[in-house]
Amino acid sequence: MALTVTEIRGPIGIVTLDNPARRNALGKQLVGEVIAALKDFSERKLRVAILRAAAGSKVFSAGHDVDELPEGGREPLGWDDPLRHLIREIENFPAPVIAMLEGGVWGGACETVLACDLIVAAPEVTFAVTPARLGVPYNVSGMLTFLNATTPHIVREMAFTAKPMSAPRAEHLGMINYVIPKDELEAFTMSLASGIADNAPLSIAVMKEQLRILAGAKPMSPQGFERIQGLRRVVYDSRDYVEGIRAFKEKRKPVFRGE
Ligand code: LCV
Repeated sequence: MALTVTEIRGPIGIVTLDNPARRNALGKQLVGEVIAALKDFSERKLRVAILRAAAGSKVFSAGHDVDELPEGGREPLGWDDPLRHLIREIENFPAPVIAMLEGGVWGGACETVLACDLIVAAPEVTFAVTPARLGVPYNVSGMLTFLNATTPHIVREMAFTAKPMSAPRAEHLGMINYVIPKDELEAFTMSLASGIADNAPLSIAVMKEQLRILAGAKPMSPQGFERIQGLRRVVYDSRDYVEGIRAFKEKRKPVFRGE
């Protein structure tokens, strides 16, 4: 059974996350369908892609599918993780990707949305960066996505508190482009997309790629990278990591002991 719905309206492709039973968790199948849709849009040379959840969704996406995370002793967010593939596909898609949001945006879905080129959200939308809730050591390129979307203090606040941030505050901070009433959201987003689609696609594609390369051009020494990977291993080898995942699955509050 498909977990997404794909639609093409002229030069605009729309992918709708539609797995409400698991709150659109970013599991291998759902991510695979989104990636396949983006590849199809690229082959058709569509000029804008819109990523959304089904109308009226209370949750845009609950983030990484926790049941697909390793239960310790292994890199949880490695290069080949579906979430990492999704982020790269959005960043490499040769046209703007607009996130049109209703409902809560959690964990890896936050990064997915922030990797999009423009973000339009209903006022009720919230954004929660959740690694600290689960005991997960988020990965380097993921943290860079957050750092490119806002200031270090705001990234620290979201990462350390794991508390949802409202869409109006996110807009005030410049993290998202627009907050639009839910009943006007689709029309507004389609109008925004149509305006972009009327502009020169080659110029837009090269500016998007320039911005991607410049955003990733952060110096990090091999020693610095190795130190981070060593620190992350300590976390995903920890008892806290196992406790975080187990507590989620057992639907109880985790008890983290710092070991
Ligand atoms: C699998 C789920 C999920 C889910 N995976 O509905 O950023 S990191 O590092 O943390 C990264 C590793 C990451 O993204 O991890 C995931 C972070 N996400 C979260 O912490 C959000 C977890 N979900 C929730 O807090 C709630 O589900 C929300 C608030 C999103 C929705 O609450 P609601 O009461 O509407 P339920 O919690 O009852 O969830 C409905 C079903 O979806 C499953 C959940 O286990 C439940 O399944 P069952 O019906 O089988 O019990 N589900 C929800 N989120 N991330 N499965």
